[in-house]
Amino acid sequence: MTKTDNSGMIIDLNPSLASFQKDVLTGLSRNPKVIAPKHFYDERGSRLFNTITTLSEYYPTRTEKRILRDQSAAIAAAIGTSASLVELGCGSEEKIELLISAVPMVKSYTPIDISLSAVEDTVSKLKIVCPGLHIYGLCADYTSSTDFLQYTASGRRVILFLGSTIGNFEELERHMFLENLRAQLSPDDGILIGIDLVKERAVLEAAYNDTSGVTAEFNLNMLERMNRELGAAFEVEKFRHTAFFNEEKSSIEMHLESITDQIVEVAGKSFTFMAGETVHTENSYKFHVEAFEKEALEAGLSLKKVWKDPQGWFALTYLEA
Ligand code: AVJ
Repeated sequence: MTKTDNSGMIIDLNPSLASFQKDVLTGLSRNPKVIAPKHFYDERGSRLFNTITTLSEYYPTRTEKRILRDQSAAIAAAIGTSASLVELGCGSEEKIELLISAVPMVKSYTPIDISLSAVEDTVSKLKIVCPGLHIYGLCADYTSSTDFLQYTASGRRVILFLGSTIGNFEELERHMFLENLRAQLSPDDGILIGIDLVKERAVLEAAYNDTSGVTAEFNLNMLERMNRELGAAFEVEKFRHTAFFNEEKSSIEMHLESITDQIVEVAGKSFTFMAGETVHTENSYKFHVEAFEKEALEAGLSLKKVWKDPQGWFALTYLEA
C-alpha cells in the first residue's frame, strides 16, 4: 500500500482512486445530488485552485498571508521552538516560508494532501527555498483516515490548517475532525487554523464568481475529472457554475447546475439531471470567531490566540488541547 518515491521524501497512501468512484456513485444517487469538495483536487484542480488564490476577487489567500507577514513574531512565539510542522492541505510554499523564517528551530515540515501532485510540488519548491529543512510529504485523505499523524515526526507538533479549508466541513464534520485531532495531540502540541470570517455578501459572492471565470472552470473540472477517471460522459457545456452565500448556514455554496434535462452515464450507471437541478460541490463556511471558539471548546480545544487583518476579514487562530 505504502509507496515511497525515488527521492524518499513522499509517502503515498494512495487515497483517492477507489474512494472517488464510490463517493461519486453514492453522491449522484442522492437527492439533492452532492460530491465532496475534496474531489476537486486532481492535478488540474490543484492548479486551478492555485490560480484562484491570485485573483483580485479572491481575498482569503492574500489576507491570510498578510496576517502571517504582519504578525509573524507573535505567531512564531505561539508556535514556540523545536516544533515539527504538519500542514493539512498543501497551501502555498510562500505561507510556509513566511512561517518557517519566523519560527526558531523548526524541526521538520510535513505537508499532507489528497493530491499527490500537490504534495510533490510543495516538497520540491520548499526544498529550494528552505534547503536546510527536513521535509517529507504525505499523500493521504486526512478527512477519512483518522490516524494520519502516526506518519509524521514524533516530538512536539504544530498542525497547520490554513486557508479556511476547515470551512469545507459541515458543523458535525468539523466537530468530529477537531475531536479526532485533539485525541492525537499531546498537551504541548498546537494547532494553527485559518478561518474566513463573515462579511458583506457582495464581497463573499464576488470571491466565488470571479470575472475571469477561473472558479467556474475549477468547479466544472469536477465533471471533466469524472470523464477522465471514471469514463463518465458529461458534456461540460450543458452545466454551469453557480455560487451564492447561504446566510442561514453562513456558507458559500457552489453547485453545478444542469442547463437541460439530460441523462449521463457514469461508471456504467445512468443518472438523470432535470433542467435547473444541481450537484452541490462545495460548502465554504464563514465564521464568527466567538462561535468558532465555542466549537473548538466542544471538541476539547482551547483558543489561545487570534490574529486578524485590519479589516477583520480573516483570522488565524491558535489552539491547544
Ligand atoms: C480551499 C476550501 C479554502 O473555500 O475558499 C476557492 C476552495 N472554492 N474557490 C474556499 C475554493 C472556490 C477554498 N478552500
